[in-house]
Amino acid sequence: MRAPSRDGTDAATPLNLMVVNRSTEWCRAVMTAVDDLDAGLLTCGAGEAVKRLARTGTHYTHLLVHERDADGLTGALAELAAEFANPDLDMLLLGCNADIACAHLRVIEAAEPSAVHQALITSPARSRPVLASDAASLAAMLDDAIVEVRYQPIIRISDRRPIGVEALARLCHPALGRLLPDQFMPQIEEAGLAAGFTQRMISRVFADLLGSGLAGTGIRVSVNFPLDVLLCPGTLAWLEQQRAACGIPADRIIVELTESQPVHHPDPVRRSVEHLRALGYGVAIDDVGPAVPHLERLLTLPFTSLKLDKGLVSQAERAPEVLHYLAETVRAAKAHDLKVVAEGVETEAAWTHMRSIGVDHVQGFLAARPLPRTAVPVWLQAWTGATV
Ligand code: G
Ligand code: MN
Repeated sequence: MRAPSRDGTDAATPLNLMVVNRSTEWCRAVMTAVDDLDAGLLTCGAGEAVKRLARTGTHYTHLLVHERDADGLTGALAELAAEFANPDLDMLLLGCNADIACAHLRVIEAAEPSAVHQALITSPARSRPVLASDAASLAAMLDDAIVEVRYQPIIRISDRRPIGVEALARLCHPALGRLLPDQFMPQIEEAGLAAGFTQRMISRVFADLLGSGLAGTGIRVSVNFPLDVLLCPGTLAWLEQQRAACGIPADRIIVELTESQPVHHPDPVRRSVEHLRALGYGVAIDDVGPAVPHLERLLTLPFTSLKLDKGLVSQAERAPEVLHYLAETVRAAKAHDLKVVAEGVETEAAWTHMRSIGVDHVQGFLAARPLPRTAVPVWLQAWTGATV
């Protein structure tokens, strides 16, 4: 029998469940609940669940977690589940847990097939919030929000070694829920609030670099700077002061200049890039594509790497003219001694294409989604154990 529709429409969505549970009682309840549903079901340990969800592969519609059996990874799994959107991944906690309060989590309180069945056939609507655009409301919204950081691994193609992570922002707001950067960064930049936001991000990143999860790895961390933030001497001085106070070597930090504000005057940018380089930081040009004005001129600045835009990388498999553009851009970057990173690598074919045009590093769902800090060591162990 087919699964009933989860959203009330006629199209039935096949259910595919990942279950982290060792309790016989819950096992029985889940098995009985899916008996008359057309559902795939995988039961595995929490580490295996992190490993599977971190990369592209089978899509799961539901993640069912019995916290006692999750080896302390319930929070990491909840954060990872929140990364899935269209198609979403619903996480259900088996049994009550007061400690984990997360908007997208639901709890099935009793180990009864009818309760599990009901939870599986109803799916909560996830809203896509719209932000106010005036600076005062945005500043108030930011005050109420928690800034979270996800770390997306960057892998060297030649030996498949993870060499770094990019710190990616997520906002958690009590009323608006969870927001991705493209849902709030344009408004924050427009309102002139990007410098303060970047400082909040960096404070979190430095704390994470010193804490468990990232401390022992020695990998580099990339952080995003919009143009006006890169051009602000006060922010650069603050960055350096914080870095020194934390004792983090400058060569572990890469500042990425994002593409949101085009560079029309390279000279002030040159001063900032030279300043960061003199202190030992890496500096990258981010999101490179045909829309970036005067790329040739930008390449004469002392950047250390260039990142190819993820939208272009995903098109390269099907569009020879896009692959040609990327190959030319790689050639130009190499002529200036820059390392090239391809973002948005979701398939083996994209990886192969990027290797064929001389890209050095890749980032994307094929290797790993943006991961919560606590999932990074689990992912690292799985990746290096399996492929190096
Ligand atoms: O291009 P930019 O750096 O702004 O994009 C960052 C966002 O892209 C992150 O928030 C992350 O969730 C998303 N992302 C990262 N890797 C991939 C990928 O391989 N595919 C897609 N579709 N999105 C990705
Ligand atoms: Mn970036």
